[in-house]
Amino acid sequence: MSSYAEKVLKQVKRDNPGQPEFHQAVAEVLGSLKLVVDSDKRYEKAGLLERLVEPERVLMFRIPWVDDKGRVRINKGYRVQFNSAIGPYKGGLRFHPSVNLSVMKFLGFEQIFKNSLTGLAIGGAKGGSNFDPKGKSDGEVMRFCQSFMTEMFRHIGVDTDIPAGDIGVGSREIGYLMGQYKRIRNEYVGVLTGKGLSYGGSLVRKEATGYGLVYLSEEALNARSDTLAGKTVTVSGSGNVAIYTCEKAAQLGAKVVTVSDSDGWVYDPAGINLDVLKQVKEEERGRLTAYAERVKSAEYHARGNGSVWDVTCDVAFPCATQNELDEVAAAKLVKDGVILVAEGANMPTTAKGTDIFLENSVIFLPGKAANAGGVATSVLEMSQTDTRLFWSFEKVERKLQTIVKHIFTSIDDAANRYGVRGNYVVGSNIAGFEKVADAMMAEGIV
Ligand code: NDP
Ligand code: 2IT
Repeated sequence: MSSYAEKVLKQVKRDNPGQPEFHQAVAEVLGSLKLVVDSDKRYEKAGLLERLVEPERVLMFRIPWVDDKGRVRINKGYRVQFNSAIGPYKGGLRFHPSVNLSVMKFLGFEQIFKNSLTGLAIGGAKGGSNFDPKGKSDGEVMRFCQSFMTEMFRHIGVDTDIPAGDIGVGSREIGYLMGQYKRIRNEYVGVLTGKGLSYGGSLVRKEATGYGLVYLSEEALNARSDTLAGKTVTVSGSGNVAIYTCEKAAQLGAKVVTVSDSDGWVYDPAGINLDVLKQVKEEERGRLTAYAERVKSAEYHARGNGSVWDVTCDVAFPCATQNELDEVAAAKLVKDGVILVAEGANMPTTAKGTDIFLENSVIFLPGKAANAGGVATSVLEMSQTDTRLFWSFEKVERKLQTIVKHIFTSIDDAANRYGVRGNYVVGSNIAGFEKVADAMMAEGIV
């Protein structure tokens, strides 16, 4: 008997040529969903998987802007509104030269299940541009963001689609995007999250992805009567997610010994100095060479000279970008005795790398569960912007912790129900799918 999930995967590969990241994300999810959909003919009859893998809408647009020398520049803009079965589209915007349709679609697809796992009413989307904010002046970034919003405003809205940040889109970019939206629409609404605290933002949103990643890891360790305290931790990346992963891990008593950026990586056996890291990355928008110059205990390795995964650790948190941890790195981590790997980034581990962790009983927490604290806190921000009533840091953090506990229970329970105890890849895919599938069945063929 041929498998429904396998048939749909074949169609996805045939009908979406040249989109390897999208194929990879779909292959992983459908590989898990086989357990659910192949034995229940109602799904195939409703064309559920065929609808699930096809975005409801893909917007692609031109973003013209003028640089500081007066030259006209053109970038590509995207918003993939993937699935709105359980709520309005929600997901970040990425500004990075590597952005293309395949990357946008893989991220939008992942976001469907991640958003469902939060237990909140949000559909999945992603957007962005191949614009590179690095080396651009504030004025250039502002004009680019204004041009981006001048097209995107007509496709988004508080009850339609609520974008946020991702790689290359932080508080500066969200501010410029919000300013332009407000100006065009003449209304102040929470159409973006990740806003500054002076104009409708939420405490803890900045920290939320990294904190959520560490909380979920602590839950998974606690379930095995273990804890993060005393563990040696390696982190990749040094952006928003990486910084607040380092912060919470250190608060819980772990020692974080690495961070990286696209030029190189740092090994700091004394434990990453967060004040210096924040100063270099958040204030100066500098490179990690500046960290190594200021912190005597740090060793700097330029790109091409090994990677953070060469450092022996108990826990690894990949927090930079997709496919940054391959099977060679995974095998090395396993050999060195890694206990837990949790994905702060979206799909940072390759398919083969993931298999190695699962085969070797490493606790592996996939991005759609592990980094969901960011988008969950975006929903907490939406509530506050809408009511114009703002909550304390402690209140938002408590709500985030409750959501993360719920995520752990759901993915652990789904893995147990389907007979793959401790396999959080399958657990996350199935637990994320169930609510979306229910809604799609109930809403008819749309
Ligand atoms: P930032 O832009 O703040 O930081 C990205 C970091 O990763 C930087 O250190 C960057 O180095 C490095 N990096 C990015 N792309 C590459 C690349 N191609 N090669 C090497 N290094 C790279 O982004 P975030 O911290 O927000 O995002 C990091 C990851 O977390 C992404 O996968 C994102 O999708 C995911 N994520 C983010 C959430 C959020 O709320 N921000 C929520 C959930 C997931 P450099 O500066 O040199 O480019
Ligand atoms: O990948 C992600 O979940 C994000 N970049 C955050 C999305 C959001 O809407 O807060």
